[in-house]
Amino acid sequence: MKLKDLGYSPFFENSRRTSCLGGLSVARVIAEHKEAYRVKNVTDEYLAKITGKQMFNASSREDYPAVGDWVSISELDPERAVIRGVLPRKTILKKKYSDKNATQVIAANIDVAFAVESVGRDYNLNRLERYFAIAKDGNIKPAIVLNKIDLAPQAELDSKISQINNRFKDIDVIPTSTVTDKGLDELAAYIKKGKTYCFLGSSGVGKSSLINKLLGEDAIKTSAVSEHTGRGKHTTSGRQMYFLKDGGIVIDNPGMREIGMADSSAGVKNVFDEISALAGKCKFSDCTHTHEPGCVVLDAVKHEKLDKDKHSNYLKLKKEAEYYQMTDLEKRRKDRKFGQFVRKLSRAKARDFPIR
Ligand SMILES: Nc1nc2c(ncn2[C@@H]2O[C@H](COP(=O)(O)OP(=O)(O)O)[C@@H](O)[C@H]2O)c(=O)[nH]1
Ligand SMILES: [Mg+2]
Ligand SMILES: [Zn+2]
Repeated sequence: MKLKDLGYSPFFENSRRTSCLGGLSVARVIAEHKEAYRVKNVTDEYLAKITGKQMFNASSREDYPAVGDWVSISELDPERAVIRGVLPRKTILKKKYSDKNATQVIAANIDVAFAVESVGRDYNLNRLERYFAIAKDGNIKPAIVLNKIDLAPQAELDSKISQINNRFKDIDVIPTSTVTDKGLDELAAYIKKGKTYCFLGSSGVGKSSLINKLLGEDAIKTSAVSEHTGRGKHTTSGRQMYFLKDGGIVIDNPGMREIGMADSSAGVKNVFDEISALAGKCKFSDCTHTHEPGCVVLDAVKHEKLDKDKHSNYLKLKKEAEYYQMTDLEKRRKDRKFGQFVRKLSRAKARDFPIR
């Protein structure tokens, strides 16, 4: 194995040579844990931490290493290393919660972002669009993996693919099934040696299953989709990079529920066009559709003209979106308020039920 096989290129070598960290060796971040990283070079793998100075100098989350980053390291012992610096990124995949300053780096130095959707109830063109926006923002080429094609009749599948092709003209679509193995050869052929691919998509669409298939072994735990919600339970615990036999590099992403849904209230609105159309006719213009008199949305639910689950899902997502659009200060305030409330409650309990 060579550094090239880990995705290293002249772009990074130039930065390494010209940076003040030129004397150190480089490694790639292949996994992110709570307070440490797993990094890999040609011969070794280390558990690595950043220095206190780096933490102090970081002005935002973006300054911290992310999976896919190339970092300069010094070895502490055969198992552990210290990250001295992050080499400039070629591309960056990040999740923006709103126009406020909260962003989260999903992965760095990605060549292609696979937006994975499953044919079935999870399928959603607006969400795909949001994944593409994220990819485009980071200078990354997007592609679509349409998974679980075993669940749809051919006619339905054809119409979905033509829908996608109509709306997203220049984006490749790879239909797959990890049950019948259809399309897996095409997916494997799409993945090139030494290039890095990030799998994005709601939990339950089959990202981990696809990567297991590409690896040819069940390296990642997958989860049964809950019968009740039609969504996968969260099983993958961290973001992680895997190396395929043919030389491709892939990154699995756990818990991607928020990515498309909570990033803007406009997005939530798009997903629920039906509710938005009704909402305009509510008595109060700032109606929250939860309890107000003259609420047309509640009325539609009551008369079974609007699906009850859709309504509660809408409320949940709206709340989520509002939370992400709060500034960090507002969030802290809200969390503190909640803490005060809990403490007050436990004091009241102690008073009402004194322990003798
Ligand atoms: N029918 C069908 N089920 C699949 C397919 N791929 C994955 N699944 C199932 O979908 C569920 C979620 O898969 P998983 O890989 O954990 O999804 P992830 O959350 O995106 O990583 C599991 O029960 C898988 O067995 C597929 O192509 N067809
Ligand atoms: Mg998974
Ligand atoms: Zn209303």
